[in-house]
Amino acid sequence: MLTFESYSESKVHIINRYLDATIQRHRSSVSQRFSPLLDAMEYSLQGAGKRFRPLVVLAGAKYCGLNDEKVLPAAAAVEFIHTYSLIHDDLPALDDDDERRGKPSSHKKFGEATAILAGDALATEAFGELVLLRDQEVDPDRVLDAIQSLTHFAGVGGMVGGQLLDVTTEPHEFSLPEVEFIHIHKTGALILASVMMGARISGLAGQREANLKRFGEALGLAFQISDDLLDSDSSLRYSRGPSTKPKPSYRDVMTPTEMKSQLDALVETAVDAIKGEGETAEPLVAIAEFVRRRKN
Ligand code: GRG
Repeated sequence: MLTFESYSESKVHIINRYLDATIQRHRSSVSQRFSPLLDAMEYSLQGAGKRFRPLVVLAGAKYCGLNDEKVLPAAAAVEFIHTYSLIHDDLPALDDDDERRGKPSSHKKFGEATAILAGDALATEAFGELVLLRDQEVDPDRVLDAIQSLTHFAGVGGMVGGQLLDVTTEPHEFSLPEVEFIHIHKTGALILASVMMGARISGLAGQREANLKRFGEALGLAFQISDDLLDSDSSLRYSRGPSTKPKPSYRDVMTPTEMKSQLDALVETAVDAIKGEGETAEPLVAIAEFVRRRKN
């Protein structure tokens, strides 16, 4: 049976090679004076990340009948957005974290100004990556659909909006619906965007698209619950940022046992949505099962 680990082993080098080539492409197309910015972008991209979201893009693309090469720009785009969100999340104004992906966070290594700008550049260039889908002979209307989708899920009504609520919601407002709403947007939205990239690029519609969306919604929320479960050994997670407020977490509204059964239920929902598809859905199923049991 396919596992996330074996899927990742067979695909992650393709993603890493593409990401490296993307940075090199930028290096050769802009003035060398911008190298410090590209160094900071490359540094954060190259940490020990799992490449979960780009792998989800490839898996979702397979479900839609697309090969890896066709969707690599979209895989890079979501990793760019994810990496910028981590750089900005670590800043003193937000979580004030000194480490990320096993090494000093961007602002510790390069200073705050360069870290902010490296995040800004990754966020901006993500959309330039999606435009490159044209070179993979993707219909321009489908390229626009992909751009619109990533804008929606990463922007005001998605990840950034969710992050705002994550930092501004007061502890007395933490309730199950509130925590769920924040997590669906802060973390779930970009994972849903990754699942749906292949659908936007291929023009998938109808019941199969609805099933894929149901998978993506459940996977996105499951990922954040598994993240909160991984945190559950530590006491309340406080932001180190200026507000030093406890961060909204499932741990505020559920016991670890309840969180585990909620995680199981979401993984079941995700798998049930697509399992009738057989072989084309295998990588997506493996990814969902990884989220159920992940330790990193
Ligand atoms: C700053 C606009 C802005 C958004 C930040 C998601 C997020 C929004 C911040 C990260 C905070 C955090 C740790 C959330 C928990 C879920 C999450 C995104 C975990 C990290 O993702 P992984 O496990 O990380 O995929 P790697 O390093 O493997 O890529």
